[in-house]
Amino acid sequence: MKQIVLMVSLVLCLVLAGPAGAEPNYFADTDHYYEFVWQTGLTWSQARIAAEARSFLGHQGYLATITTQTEYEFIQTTFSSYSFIESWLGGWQNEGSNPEENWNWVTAEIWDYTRWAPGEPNDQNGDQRFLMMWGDQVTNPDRLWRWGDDHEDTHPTSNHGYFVEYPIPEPATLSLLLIGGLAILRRRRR
Ligand SMILES: [Ca+2]
Ligand SMILES: [Ca+2]
Repeated sequence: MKQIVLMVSLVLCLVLAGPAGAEPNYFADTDHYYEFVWQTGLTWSQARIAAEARSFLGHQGYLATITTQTEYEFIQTTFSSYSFIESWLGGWQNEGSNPEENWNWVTAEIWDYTRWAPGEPNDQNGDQRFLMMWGDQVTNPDRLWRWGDDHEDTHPTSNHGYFVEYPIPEPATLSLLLIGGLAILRRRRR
């Protein structure tokens, strides 16, 4: 009997632990989870689709949106050991706009926080309208963990990827859904 209990406990531990280092990271301020996905050769649009095809705890992901200083600091601290060159983020700009104008988040959150590198955004060699962040493999220290506007199709070389954010419903929203569900059940019983 003891052996069976031990076996069951071991299997449970392995299932609950999951693959090492594969879990997205939780940030209490936003109640969201974040992960970095290594994938070279993706355009921004391909990364956007890839992020939206991922899910965690039953919630669909999206290309991460960094909308506050605390969210920025969380991502920088949490992923500081990920030695990448550039990563895609969930920001894009309307075609033909001035470099600083008409930026959007994929989530339609308000665009009022930025971490541009010095000299960015700059529409270098044409209309650059997709948001990327440089990582610690960048050679210019001014760009470390800062943003740039980029062309859709860059990132062909190694050590690139994209950040995914997974929203978890607020407890308040969950309570409202629960109350609504109970009210419907009561009405049906009458
Ligand atoms: Ca966000
Ligand atoms: Ca640029």
